[in-house]
Amino acid sequence: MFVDLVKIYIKAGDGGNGAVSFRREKYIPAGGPDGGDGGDGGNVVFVVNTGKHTLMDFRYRKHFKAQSGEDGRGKNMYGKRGEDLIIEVPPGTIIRDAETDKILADLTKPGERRILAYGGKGGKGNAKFATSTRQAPRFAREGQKGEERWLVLELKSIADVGLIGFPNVGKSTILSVLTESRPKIANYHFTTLTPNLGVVKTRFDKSFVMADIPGIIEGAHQGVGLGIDFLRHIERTRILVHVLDASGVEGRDPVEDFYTINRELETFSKELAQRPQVVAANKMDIPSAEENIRRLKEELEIKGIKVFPVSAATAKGFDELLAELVKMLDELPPLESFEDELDWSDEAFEEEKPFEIEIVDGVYVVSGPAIDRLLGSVNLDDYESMQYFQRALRKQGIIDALRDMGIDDGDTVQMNDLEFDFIE
Ligand SMILES: Nc1nc2c(ncn2[C@@H]2O[C@H](COP(=O)(O)OP(=O)(O)OP(=O)(O)O)[C@@H](O)[C@H]2O)c(=O)[nH]1
Ligand SMILES: [Mg+2]
Repeated sequence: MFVDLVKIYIKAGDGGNGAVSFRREKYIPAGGPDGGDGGDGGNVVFVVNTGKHTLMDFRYRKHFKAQSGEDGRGKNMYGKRGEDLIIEVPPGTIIRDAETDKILADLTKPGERRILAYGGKGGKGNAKFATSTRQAPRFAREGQKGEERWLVLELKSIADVGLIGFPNVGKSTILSVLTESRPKIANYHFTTLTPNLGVVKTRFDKSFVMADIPGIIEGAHQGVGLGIDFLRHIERTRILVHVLDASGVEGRDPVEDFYTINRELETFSKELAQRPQVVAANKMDIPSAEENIRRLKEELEIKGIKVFPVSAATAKGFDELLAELVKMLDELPPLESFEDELDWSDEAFEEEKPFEIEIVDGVYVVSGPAIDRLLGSVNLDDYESMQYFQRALRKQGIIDALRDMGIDDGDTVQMNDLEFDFIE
């Protein structure tokens, strides 16, 4: 089963809360603050694992959460950092934001990794808020929430070698001869509907991934047959093995077939048509193939296209073909990323605006994550905490922003449930 499109939810760990705590020692009535910081939440990290070839793992598991940081504790004990959650994907996985459809990552190289949800920072404990004038702060910061989002993972198979050709020429049979993959083989057109992948182990101590791609027919680029969906699957192969039925038992001419398929490729993508190609002239066990192979070689070898006579039925002729493929793969540059990844400086990824101010009926309403964070860490009944709050408003530029909007002493400011008069 080839799963190539899944939607999943990821959430990074929340930061642990900072602790409010005071030293308790015998004979010392009022110990200093010793609340430790909360630990940071773990990130959600995607890593390429070349041992994987499908997105099958995501069929049954769609929710992924990294560990949260632990809360800080007394005696200046810091909360433990949450562990990162590692999600392994096959090379060729494109990751989009499900909401915006933007490409966040296009993971192609072995071991490549990308953090797609950052853990929340741990909150500071009250020990961090002590100053010479405020010796006993009775407040600490809450940990920040970890990022969360829905993602769409799409696998554009990266096979080193893709088998292309008309339906029924023996692509799946060849894959089954060369790899442990067991695709369905049958004497009718379009037996294969989604690509099969297998690992070819060669005598040369090298192995590579081969994909058997559904049959292409004339007009595929216009949606005839199975349409262009599967042409898309070959976009990321490094070499195309063009399989021809040399026996011509279906009444077609293999030389013509060669050109027909290549015209089809050309119409779909110029780049694809440029991909290095070798010909596997299959069904050589059928006598009528002898005459055709002579013509094929004559026609194609002057164009620099190598022709390998093979028979999947008798497993003959593959040594030469594999030797050539290994040699070509060695010489070709590795596959680079194909999709335009989102530029990480893109505005969509800049931090959310920390706060916004609106004037509603003369009231200055301030909202946003900065406000939520601030109010989450402030104790309104505590004088020092309120002082801290006011300083934080100034430091984060909220006071300046209010002034820019024309606020006067005595005007009302509203922040979530909190309402107060503005007095400098
Ligand atoms: N005589 C002979 N028959 C073959 C050979 N290779 C494949 N066949 C037969 O050709 C038919 C089609 O083979 P498949 O491997 O299913 O062909 P395919 O290219 O994958 O076909 P689609 O998936 O429909 O595009 C089957 O009946 C195979 O047994 C061969 O080398 N010699
Ligand atoms: Mg097939």
